[in-house]
Amino acid sequence: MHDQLDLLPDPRPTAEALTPTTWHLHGFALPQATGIWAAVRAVWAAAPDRVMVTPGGQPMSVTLSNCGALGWVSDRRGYRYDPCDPQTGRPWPAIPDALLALAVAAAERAGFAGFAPDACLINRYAPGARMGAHQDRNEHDLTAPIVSVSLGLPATFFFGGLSRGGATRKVPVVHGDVLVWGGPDRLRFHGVLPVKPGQHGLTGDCRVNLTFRVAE
Ligand code: MD6
Ligand code: FE
Repeated sequence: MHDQLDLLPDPRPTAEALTPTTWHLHGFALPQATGIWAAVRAVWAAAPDRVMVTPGGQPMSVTLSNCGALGWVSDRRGYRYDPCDPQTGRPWPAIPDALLALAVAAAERAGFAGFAPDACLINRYAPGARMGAHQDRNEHDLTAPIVSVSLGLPATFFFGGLSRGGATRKVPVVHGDVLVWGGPDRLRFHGVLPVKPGQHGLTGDCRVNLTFRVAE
């Protein structure tokens, strides 16, 4: 019965090289999406999703949590990685196996074999939430890539150059997509445009992004 359908090519490329070291892996997380979502909710149960403030004192529009040996935190003192959740005083929960396996496999698909992330930031975007253009430069080892997993509502990710301003490349990301960037692209400016309102079957009225890094 399915023989005919199986012969139809998927109109989307599975792995799209935006540059030789920046990959858009379309739907890469889809086969594991249910387990990944369960893992995210387990992390939130141990380390609740919360608002953080920027060093300037403004509340961020995304809410966030972390898992892994190190968690990304922001407060009046700046951005940094911290082994403990400032809200509970306890270590962040470990990266669930399902999340770690996904990140390692995505990195390998993009040419970064042996990726061993120690930090996974979980950002939750309610409608209107955004991430301004920035570089990820709080990590010690800039040879490791960044792996970014999109769940739930669609969004537009943008990549700029190595200095602020200038042209950006907009990358529409949907549920299950994974972006991997590293090598000479590791310090590119990037961000996320405001998320539009909507409903998603798994996440409801939000986008959730998982960002895996080697922080230490
Ligand atoms: C995203 N987040 O949430 C992308 N980078 O889709 C980031 O690029 C990011 O949330 C550095 C620090 C915090 C972040
Ligand atoms: Fe970033």
